[in-house]
Amino acid sequence: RALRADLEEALEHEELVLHHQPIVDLVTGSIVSFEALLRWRHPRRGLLMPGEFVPLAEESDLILSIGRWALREACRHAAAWQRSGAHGAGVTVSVNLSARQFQHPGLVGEVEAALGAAGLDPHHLTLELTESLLMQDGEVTRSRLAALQALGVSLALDDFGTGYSSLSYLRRFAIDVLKIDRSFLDEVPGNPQDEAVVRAIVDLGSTLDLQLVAEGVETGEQAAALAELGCPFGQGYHFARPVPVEDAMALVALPP
Ligand code: G
Ligand code: G
Ligand code: MN
Ligand code: NA
Repeated sequence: RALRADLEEALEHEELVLHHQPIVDLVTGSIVSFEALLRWRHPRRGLLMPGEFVPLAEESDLILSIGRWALREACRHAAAWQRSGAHGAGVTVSVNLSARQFQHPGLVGEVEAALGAAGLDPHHLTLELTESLLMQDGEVTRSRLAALQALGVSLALDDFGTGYSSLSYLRRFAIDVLKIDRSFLDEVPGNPQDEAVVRAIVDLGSTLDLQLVAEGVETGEQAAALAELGCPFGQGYHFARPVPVEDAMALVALPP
């Protein structure tokens, strides 16, 4: 049986779940956000990662229904964190958007509906976009980004530095957060050139008043070096792997 046929039924069979990976303050170590990452509990193949099924979903409108579900689920989770106590209040959720979702004219209304259904303050939701997504039609892109920001949600540029003409996008579009791609951290600390590149991205971010998140932080040495280079936030296996929502809830219930 083809994976695509299974995927068409995955939502109604409640086989999709969101795992959450913490984004932490590199100075205090406290959790400021979680990135929601899709997982598919396939009845025969076991737990599948997004790389194994998101591209398939993106070939058709399936990504629209899956994306809509993920958005509503993530907002529900974030609303529960807000209610969980002193530390959970303020912890935001970041949701990845595919190009097809972003181009879908219903997106802004669906984001608003997901926030409303969950009772989530829009300031607690960040949408992660990629550079390739921003390469589409300029005017449509610009007005959709503006409409999302008018709702009060934040916009993050994912995998920053791996696409091209990154800088022109930053100038043209109102982005709130840069997520520095993990490929820049491979030799940080240790390689002066790589350190200089990270420092340049940090300076650019500060100049443009953007928040910065370093992705793929795998060691304590990397976390310390990033803090030293002025990067305020990090995400990666050094802090935690993506975990089920119950575990995320337990993390925010801990004292900071
Ligand atoms: O967890 P993992 O590293 O395998 O995730 C890889 C990629 O899968 C993410 O960078 C993201 O692009 C995509 N992805 C994960 N969750 C979602 C989701 O909820 N919606 C969309 N559209 N893409 C997702
Ligand atoms: O949205 P994006 O493609 O950036 O998703 C982040 C992906 O990176 C997730 O699939 C997550 O599982 C993966 N990831 C998160 N932390 C680390 C890390 O420390 N090292 C590596 N190699 N991958 C990570
Ligand atoms: Mn992401
Ligand atoms: Na990324």
